[in-house]
Amino acid sequence: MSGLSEPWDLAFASDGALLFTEKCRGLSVRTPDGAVRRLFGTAGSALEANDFFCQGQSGMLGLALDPSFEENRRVYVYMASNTGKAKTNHVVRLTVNNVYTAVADRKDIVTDIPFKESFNWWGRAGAHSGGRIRFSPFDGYLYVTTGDNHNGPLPHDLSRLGGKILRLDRDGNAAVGNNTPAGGDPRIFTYGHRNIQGIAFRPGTGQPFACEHGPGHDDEVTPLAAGGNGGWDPAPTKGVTCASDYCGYTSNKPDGTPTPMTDLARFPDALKPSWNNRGSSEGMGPCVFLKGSQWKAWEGRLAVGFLRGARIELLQMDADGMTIGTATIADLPSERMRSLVLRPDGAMYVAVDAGEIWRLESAGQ
Ligand SMILES: [Ca+2]
Repeated sequence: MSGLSEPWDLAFASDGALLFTEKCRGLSVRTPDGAVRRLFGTAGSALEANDFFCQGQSGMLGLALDPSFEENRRVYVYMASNTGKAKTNHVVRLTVNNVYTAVADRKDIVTDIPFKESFNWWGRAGAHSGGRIRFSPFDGYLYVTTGDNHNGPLPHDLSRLGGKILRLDRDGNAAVGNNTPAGGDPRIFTYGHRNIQGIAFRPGTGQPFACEHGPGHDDEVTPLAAGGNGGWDPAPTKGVTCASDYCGYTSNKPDGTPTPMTDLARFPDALKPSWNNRGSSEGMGPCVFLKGSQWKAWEGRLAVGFLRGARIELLQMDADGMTIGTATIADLPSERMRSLVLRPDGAMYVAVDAGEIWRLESAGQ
């Protein structure tokens, strides 16, 4: 597909329909006959959302189909919402009819994911909203990635949902087994994150992996465990001053070293990354594990998309999920890679900011 407006995420139904989001328009569908219809969002959609807005990095972002979509027709999106009280990010559940012409039963199952309301020293409103949502095929729960909003204390504030991964049932309630630290919001699965726009589940083990955008250094891929601390804490420590109280691009320590993506000195039990970008950040975005024999030697590798880096990297992991080899998919156009999704038959679809969706079918020779 081409001519789209900042496509952000996509999902396939078993009838071949391709649902996709565009950041500032909303949710649409391409049916197998090639027709495209707008389902949910701005004016002209089958169901309009007056509270939906698009600002900075925020808008209509992640998309997931219910694991029982064929029976219940439920679709979930992550979107910026302005109800008049405050701007926040929501996870919204909808139902779509069998012929993709009508949308109903809107239910906002999460309404309190923080949104960056205004400009600060580090950038515009709407920054660092996270936004990927995926059902685990292993435990059936919905995983939601959020962002730190350029807000220093947020990733370690266990009463708020920014800089976290949430793990929820299909009504938005806390999943069983989140192991959230005592006193924290029980929807929190992991905390201490910066801005996660990729989450994937490893075939075989089911372990979730986060793909996380670094601040100028160290994009990270991290195997996750319930209750884990990602080790990102951009709040100033004692004796340190940072503009807008956010040390994400400078140092949160008196010694002046850059705020680490995983601060093992302060948090020795933090989740250890499988791979990082060796001191640079190229804007790590989406990720998905390749599955299916057409991928040949690439089967089981984690495909990771980059925004500024404009490429897809393939990570080969050992049994513990640590990266032991990398390769770049050759001969792709240099575009900002925004979404990576496998169709049920194993083909990989790639959404790029320039407005296209690509299909990659196999590893070739
Ligand atoms: Ca980390």
